[in-house]
Amino acid sequence: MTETLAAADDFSDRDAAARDILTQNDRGGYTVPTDGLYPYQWNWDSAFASLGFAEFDLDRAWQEIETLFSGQWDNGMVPHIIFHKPDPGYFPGPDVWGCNGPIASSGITQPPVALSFATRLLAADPEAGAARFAALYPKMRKWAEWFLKWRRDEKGAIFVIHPWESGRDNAPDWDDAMSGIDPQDVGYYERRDTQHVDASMRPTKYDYDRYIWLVQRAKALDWDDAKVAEGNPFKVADPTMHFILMRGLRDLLAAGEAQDLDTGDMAAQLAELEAGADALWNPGMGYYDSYNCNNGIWSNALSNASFLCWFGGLDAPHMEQHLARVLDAAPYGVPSLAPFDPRFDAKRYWRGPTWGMMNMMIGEGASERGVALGEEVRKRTREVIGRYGFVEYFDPMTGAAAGGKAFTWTAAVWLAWAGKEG
Ligand code: 9WN
Repeated sequence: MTETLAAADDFSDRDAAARDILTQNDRGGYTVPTDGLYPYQWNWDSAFASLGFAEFDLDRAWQEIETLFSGQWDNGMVPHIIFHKPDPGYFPGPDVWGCNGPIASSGITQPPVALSFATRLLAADPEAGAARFAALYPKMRKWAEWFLKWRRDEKGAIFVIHPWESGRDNAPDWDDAMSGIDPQDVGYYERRDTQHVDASMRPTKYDYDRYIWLVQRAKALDWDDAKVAEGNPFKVADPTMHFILMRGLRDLLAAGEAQDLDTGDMAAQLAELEAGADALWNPGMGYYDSYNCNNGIWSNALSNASFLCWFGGLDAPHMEQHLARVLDAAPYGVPSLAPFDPRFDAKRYWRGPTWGMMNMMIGEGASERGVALGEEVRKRTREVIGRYGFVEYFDPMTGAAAGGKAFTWTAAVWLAWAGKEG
């Protein structure tokens, strides 16, 4: 194990800067991930934003999650993007998705970290939060039930039907399923992301053609859950979704019991998910991994999602040595892919860079389960954000800033976790 980075600098001005970013990215009831590149409300970004706001404005923190749930569909799904106001700066916008939720939105979801974080807002001030939590509770349960009904394979693992659903857009986890898509009828479209950020840090055209093709396919099926799942060439069991949903159900169950709310079948659902986690264990590689549900092929990818097992509530002793290996190889936090994997690309998004919010879930989860390296992950995250700024993600080998600037979740992670010493 390499030692932690050189003695910490004085980062005492960072808290105020982080609060400013949240305030500047506030669009009135919801927060954009960053100005320009992502001009709408994103699902799991908002969950992190709420934790950041909770450090200085708990009312605004609740509002973030309430606004997110205002976009919930009748079937329980909470979309990954909510298009509150049209903005030509992002592609694909509402017309491409063609969805009919209560507010214009995308038709896929994202990891349900909001379930857990709502319980933290409650814990921050139970008296002030009880009524708001109770109002959200049936909606949160309904979202969890939607996952179990429409995103669970026969082995009990939670899968995604689009790379954007996992939130780890171009991770190697999707390569096998993506190679089975022939997007030649996708038609002309114009990307906007590469007008904001250098193309070398973004997914390729190969990826984008398939992202859009998958959206077009589901739109043609009118976003009907059963039809979209049937025969879908993209169905990949995903540790991100599985472990975050597990955590969400556990937190919701505990808070619901404490608040005397109707917890329904949640205890049984949680037990099923715990059992289903075994399906994500890649016995050949000896770590948690994703697999293509259509052919059973493992990704053989030791990713940052592999280390969400602790956040999910598992004791996973074998994962500790893997974490030590990747921290040894990469000094600036947990990389999105192990640097010794030949597919590793230090700058390209989810194929190498380190992400503050993933580090937070990994570090916190590990510390909760008594894994000493959890604190090391926090220190390194503090160091990289403190030195290189509140950017979208970082090169895990050099710490260099990458992606969008003035990023909401990086600021929130600083306030709620990384920047807290002691
Ligand atoms: C597509 C907003 C989102 C994050 C995702 C991240 C990226 C979008 C994009 O940005 O995805 O959803 O256009 O690249 O991969 O995790 O929620 O920050």
